[in-house]
Amino acid sequence: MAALRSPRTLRQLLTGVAIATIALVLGSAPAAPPPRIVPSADAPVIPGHALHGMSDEDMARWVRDYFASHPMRGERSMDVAVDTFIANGNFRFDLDGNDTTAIDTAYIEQGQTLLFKWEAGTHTLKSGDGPNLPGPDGTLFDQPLDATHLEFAFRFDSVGVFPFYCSPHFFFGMQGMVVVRAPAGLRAYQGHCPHQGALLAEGEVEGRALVCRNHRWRFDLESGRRLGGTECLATHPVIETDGQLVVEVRETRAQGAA
Ligand code: FES
Ligand SMILES: [Cu+2]
Repeated sequence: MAALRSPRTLRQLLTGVAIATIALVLGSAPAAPPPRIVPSADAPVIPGHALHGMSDEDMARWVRDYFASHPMRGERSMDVAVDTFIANGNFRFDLDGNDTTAIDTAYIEQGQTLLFKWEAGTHTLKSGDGPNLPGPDGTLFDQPLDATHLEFAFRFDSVGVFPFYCSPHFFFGMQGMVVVRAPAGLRAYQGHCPHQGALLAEGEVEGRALVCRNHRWRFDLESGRRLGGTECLATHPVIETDGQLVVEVRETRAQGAA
């Protein structure tokens, strides 16, 4: 049994056993280098930015300049949000009302909307693992979150684990995480396709099916059974207790492996 505390560890482990509902980890395209923040020499330094010597004005200018050369990404959802992350003055995307939580995590169902709300400071909201980490950053959304961009709502239509962060404050740990489950709940399946062993974690979730990327075998998300075939994926029990996911990884054999 493996008890998982950090979402990042969780993702690594779950990817290892190819979780159907968490199989779609964000690719492996190289991340952009961290944004370079250059403080202006005469700017008054406010305590909140003491670590990188930027004033609020500098920060606002940095974000304006950034979005002048990068498109804002992400379609705004009009649905009612099921939960709200607050971008606050302590460099947190806060969900639980406690700034000491390192990375707040929202657990939602596929198709649900989350609200990201500005409270203080000048921030951005960018999907991805963060500068210098694997993952195609900004593909889902990349938006300003500041005194003139007060909120952004996004609907998560894909199942998976979606980290996000504030570009200028990533190095202060301003990050968050969204775990999107299929309505069927969490499932952990064997990592390799019973056909020719492709990594199922690199497959796609289409509707109620996990689809292998190689020859498009389709497996029912709920049962692991191959649609239109007799094969069935080996499952690993997943239990959720106190906000932790526990996956029991056993030696298992796929049924009907070719
Ligand atoms: S390896 Fe998965 S369908 Fe062929
Ligand atoms: Cu920020």
